[in-house]
Amino acid sequence: MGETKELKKKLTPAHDCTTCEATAQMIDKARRDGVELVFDRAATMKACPIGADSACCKHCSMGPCRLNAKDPYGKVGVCGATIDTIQARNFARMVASGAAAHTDHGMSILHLFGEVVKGHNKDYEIKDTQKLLQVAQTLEIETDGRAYQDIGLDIYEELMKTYTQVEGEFPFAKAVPEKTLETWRKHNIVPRGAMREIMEIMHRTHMGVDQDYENIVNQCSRTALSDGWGGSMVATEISDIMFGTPRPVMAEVNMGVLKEDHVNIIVHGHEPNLFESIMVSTSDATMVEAAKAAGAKGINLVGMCCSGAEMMSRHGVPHAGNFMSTEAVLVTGAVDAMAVDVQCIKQGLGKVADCYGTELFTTNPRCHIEGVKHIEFDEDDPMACTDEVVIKAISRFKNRKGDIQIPKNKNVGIHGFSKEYIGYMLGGSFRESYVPLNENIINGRIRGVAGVVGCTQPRTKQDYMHVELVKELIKNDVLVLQTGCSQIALAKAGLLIPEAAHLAGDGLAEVCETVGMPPILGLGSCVDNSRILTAASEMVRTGGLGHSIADLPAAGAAPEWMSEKAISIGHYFVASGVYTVFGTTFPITEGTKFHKHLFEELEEMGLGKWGFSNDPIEMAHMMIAHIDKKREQLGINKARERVLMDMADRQKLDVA
Ligand code: NFS
Ligand code: SF4
Repeated sequence: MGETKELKKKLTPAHDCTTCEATAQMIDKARRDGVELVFDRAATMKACPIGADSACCKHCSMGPCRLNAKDPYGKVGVCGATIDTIQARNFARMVASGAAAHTDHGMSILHLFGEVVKGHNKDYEIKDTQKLLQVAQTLEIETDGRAYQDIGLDIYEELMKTYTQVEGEFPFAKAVPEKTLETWRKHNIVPRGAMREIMEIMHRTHMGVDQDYENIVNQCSRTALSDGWGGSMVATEISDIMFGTPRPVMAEVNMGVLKEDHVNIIVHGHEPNLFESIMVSTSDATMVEAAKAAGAKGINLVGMCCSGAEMMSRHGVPHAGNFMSTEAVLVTGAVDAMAVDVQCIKQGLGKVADCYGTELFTTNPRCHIEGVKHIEFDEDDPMACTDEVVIKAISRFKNRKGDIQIPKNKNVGIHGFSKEYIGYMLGGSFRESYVPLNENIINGRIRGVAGVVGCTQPRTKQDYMHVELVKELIKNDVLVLQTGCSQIALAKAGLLIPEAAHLAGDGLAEVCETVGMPPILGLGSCVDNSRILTAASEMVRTGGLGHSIADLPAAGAAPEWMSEKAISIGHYFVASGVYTVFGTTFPITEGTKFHKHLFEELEEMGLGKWGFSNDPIEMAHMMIAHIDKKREQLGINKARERVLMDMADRQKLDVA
């Protein structure tokens, strides 16, 4: 009893945990039900301050060694490692782990594609032949007069080098703008193959190997690039070929998408193949009949996190919420089954699912959870797994116990933009062209472009920074591209609609109204951040905005990041030439040489640089100042002043 009181005292009020009304309601309900969620665990877990500053090392058993962030050069590790070495090594291992997650995912998708083009797997197919030809062209693979399957086979073999190649430049180096690639070559950071780069990081960060932070950061860049332009880009391009390149679709987001009178099934994770198959299972006539026989009106399939974002983009499948809501959604009692695959799957889900009787299943051999039932998903027999999940969900529906409380909140938005579609949308439906986008940037109606991406997490109020940051950016005429949990945050705030243009500055609003597009474009999952890279490359190639990605009036942000994947993404944006600002926390000791290197010197090398702020408005203005600096360097800042002058004049006339 005393303990409960103690716990209560420490708990953060639900509305301070999140700006998401549905999640707040479920936090309160969980507390009434005596169920602990991630928010409560965060409140009772004080973050280790030394770890938060990345001032500790446990790479060998002469340690663990703890340095003092207040006096970073006052002490070294037992082996003599300095604060800069220790931080750089810790950072490098985060990059390696994040890159490994994306590249392993990409490699599985590519493996599946290989089975399809070799004719071994008939459950999947080449759906988007145009994308197939496009990728072949980028890779300089002959397409004239050849069967799609043959072209596919060549693509498969070529792209496998993304992972396995040990010497030379990786395949998608061919997609990188010339000058950006030149900069990489100069610093010797063009990736060879992802496995090689990740292995080398693990080697170099072993005790007693690389002890020069600048040299370590170089390998971070090479590894992160093998994720962004490698593992992740392959995942996106091959998923598009097999499942279709997204086009804008309307989709509903937030817990209100659950239906009390339906069998509710949530898929949460990162791999599209599980989700694609469960879509087939849930629409199967016998399954629907079985659900009806159990007293349900039908089967309601819903996504969460990144594969959810991907399916929403491709098929308009409703989405129940982002990372901070995956436990909370179970508190509704309405989720009959949740199937997870890999990444961002909290172990805490197991307990919460138990409390509410949700059938929770792991499906991927890489991700089991102690005490949670595992039904392995086998690409050669995908329905075996997904049918079983649906059957288990139906029987749970039939035996539902306890009260069901579904928050009413849901918002409809437009999702499913892609690099290709942005071109069609602005360039006209027959010819993909980035000329109008570039022109509107040059004439100043659009001030610049920002990518706002990444996680949500309990050390900051869920969704708050994402929403405030993006609002401030569009208000200042910055077009925003989104992925992952950040996109879901804005969708829940109801801003992924063309009408959000009324929150945009006059210039951006004018472009949005002319084209009929929202000022915030959702591109899909975190792996789809590679779409931002290809869009940026297209902007460079189209002309008028400099010769490398570093020249573009663009910036990136992940204000509520938490995962090592986010660090890898952040660093591949930085290495690609983008100023990238993170919020909430950053694993670094300020005032060190390593800090200066990441936050200043990388830019002097012709790459991008890191930034940090905990205030979304300040973060927006750091990004805008950078965009303005780039406009100045491009000599297009004057055009913007003229546009704004015209607007003011016009408004004056309107008043008169
Ligand atoms: Ni990205 Fe997707 Fe979300 Fe963060 Fe996790 S779901 S891969 S890592 S939390 S955005
Ligand atoms: Fe300490 Fe050096 Fe061992 Fe790290 S590698 S734990 S700093 S002795």
